[in-house]
Amino acid sequence: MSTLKEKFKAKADEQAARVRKLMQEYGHTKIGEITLSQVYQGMRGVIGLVTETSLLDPNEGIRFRGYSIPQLRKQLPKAPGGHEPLPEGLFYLMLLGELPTEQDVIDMSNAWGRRSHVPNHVFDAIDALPLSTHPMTMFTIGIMAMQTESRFAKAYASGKIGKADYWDYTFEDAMNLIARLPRIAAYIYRRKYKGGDNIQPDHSLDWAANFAHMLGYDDESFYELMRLYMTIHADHEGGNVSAHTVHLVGSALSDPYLAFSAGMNGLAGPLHGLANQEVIKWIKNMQQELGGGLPGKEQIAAFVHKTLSEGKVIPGYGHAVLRQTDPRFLAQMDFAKKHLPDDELVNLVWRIYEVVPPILQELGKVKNPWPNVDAHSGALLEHYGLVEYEFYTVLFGVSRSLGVLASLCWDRALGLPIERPKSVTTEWLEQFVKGQ
Ligand code: CMX
Repeated sequence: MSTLKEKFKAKADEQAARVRKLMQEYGHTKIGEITLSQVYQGMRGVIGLVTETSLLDPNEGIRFRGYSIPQLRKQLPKAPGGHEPLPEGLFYLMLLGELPTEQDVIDMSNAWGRRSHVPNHVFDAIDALPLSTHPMTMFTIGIMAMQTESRFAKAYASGKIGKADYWDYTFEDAMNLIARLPRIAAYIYRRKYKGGDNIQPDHSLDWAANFAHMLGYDDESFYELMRLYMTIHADHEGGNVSAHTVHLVGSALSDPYLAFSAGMNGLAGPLHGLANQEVIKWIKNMQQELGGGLPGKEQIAAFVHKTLSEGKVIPGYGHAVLRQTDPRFLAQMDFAKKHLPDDELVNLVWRIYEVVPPILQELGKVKNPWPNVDAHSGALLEHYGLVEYEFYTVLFGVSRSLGVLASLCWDRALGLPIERPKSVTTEWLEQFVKGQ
């Protein structure tokens, strides 16, 4: 029976041949056009990347290797007695392009358990930071401190490897990083919020449940939430800030620790992953201003208008690609209906969902008035007592490692080159349009 790495290599060789054929036969075929506005407006809609792990449809939402979130919730292997997919299975799917068996998922859990040792100097680096440091800063510093362990960097520095070997060391680093991130994230949480009272890992648990355990939440339904959370936040095709950054930095052959840490700095921005903390902050402000509890729709609408009039965005709403309610929002709503239908904060999130879209639509400029993944996640975490919202983006980051590191393995296996798009000046564009 072949190992995961051997299976990946076989798939990668097949895919590389497919890409070579495509390039040879259709390398000059035009697949799009670019307007001047797109150049100024964040390259929206410009196809410029290949990401094999997932594809985002504006109306249907994300599909991982062709499978939608509802399909994955049904078809991926579950923990014994559980109902939510195990993220180990999603990683297997994104890496190999095929659904795993129960045994494949158990093997992945065990492999990550064996690889999960974090050297002490990583904790020392985090300990050197003041407690007031944002958890995302602690997280990226922890990852950077762990770069000493990069097999890719060591092998490259030795001068003994060539381009055909890069995928192998990238694969090793990706597996080790994924295995170790929950330990680093939990350490940050316990240090910042629980007086440094750390909880040792329990490798009899799956990856997400063990993470929940190390955070200090040993409740079967919280384990289920973590399995779902880690699955739905894992990937959102390649153009979003975190995924694109990992790909870009990795394209310079910066090792997976450097590339992933760079991506996490992008995830830490309020228009991207930090939106999950911003949503809860905004809802708490609303509750405080409106006297607590579950405000009525008119009160919510007035608060939304006030936020907009202050020149701010409504966090958790809108998307650069999606044009419908995010299926990741709906998956969380479904989880909440099953596990915590009467939770007040969750009910407030649902009421906000009824109020915000028509208001954003009325503005006339917002392309997507519907909620994204971040609109719901905080309320679920709060329910279980994980109330320290500055930590929420770290959870997103641990999950995001699955998609972006599977993709990085593919980047090196396909031998993708350094990324270097062309930029121009406004003067260049003025001259260009004059010549039209
Ligand atoms: N509230 C208020 N205004 C919004 C808005 C929102 N939620 N979403 C978009 N707009 C505004 C934009 O700020 C922009 O205004 P200006 O023209 O005055 O600058 C206009 O509508 C057009 O923007 P767009 O094309 O609809 O959206 P973009 O592709 O530029 O940006 C996003 C997408 C997500 C950054 C934006 O919708 C936003 O800021 N949302 C709130 C933050 C958020 O929830 N981010 C998380 C996204 C998911 C993730 O990555 O985790």
